[in-house]
Amino acid sequence: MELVFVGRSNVGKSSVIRQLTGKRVRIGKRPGVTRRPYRYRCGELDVVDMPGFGFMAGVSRERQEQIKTGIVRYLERNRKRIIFALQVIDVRAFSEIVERWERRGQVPVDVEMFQFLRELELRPIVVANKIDLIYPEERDGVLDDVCEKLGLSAPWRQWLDIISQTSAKTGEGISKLRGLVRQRLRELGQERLLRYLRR
Ligand SMILES: Nc1nc2c(ncn2[C@@H]2O[C@H](COP(=O)(O)OP(=O)(O)OP(=O)(O)O)[C@@H](O)[C@H]2O)c(=O)[nH]1
Ligand SMILES: [Mg+2]
Repeated sequence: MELVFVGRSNVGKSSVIRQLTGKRVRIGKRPGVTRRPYRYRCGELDVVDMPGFGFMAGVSRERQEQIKTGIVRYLERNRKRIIFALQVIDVRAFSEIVERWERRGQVPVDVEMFQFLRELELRPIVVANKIDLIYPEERDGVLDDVCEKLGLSAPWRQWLDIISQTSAKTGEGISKLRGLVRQRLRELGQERLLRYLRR
């Protein structure tokens, strides 16, 4: 059984996995570091780090599409093994990117991915990462905005079982996220896997 991490490139997927599992995960300064699904074995639980989707400097549009298709295929093919998904976003960049797409009349990739995960009943947890880059007094507003863009109504605090703010850099929010992951595993009848996660 596995947990799958998806998200735009460079949002901190690998960093969050490193925080949660304590595994030596490859992290990079440049986007596009994770090129294929990486599987980290934690006993009977696998944590899968997917390549980042969306725009990346120096990566062709064609290749970007291939990456996205690859992720969608992976999720469909492995649906039965996947307990649930975690979609990581960069809270600081998220709203601006989504608005840019909406202005062009297109569905933003993040929103599309979130809907797709829900359709597959992968019950995605949104990991609002890089929260350290937002002033504390602005965080509620930013998270309300994230929720609305994802089609969840504000205030964001009514979705504490779906969205979690983290900083993989400072470690802030990581233990809350871990609590959420554990709770979700319990709800889905996977409590035997709890012992493979770091406390
Ligand atoms: N300020 C800040 N930087 C972070 C945080 N999390 C990750 N980073 C930085 O963001 C960059 C990308 O992190 P990765 O974990 O490699 O991101 P990724 O989503 O796995 O990227 P790809 O594999 O390219 O899709 C690195 O420079 C990290 O150090 C965070 O919470 N706050
Ligand atoms: Mg990565």
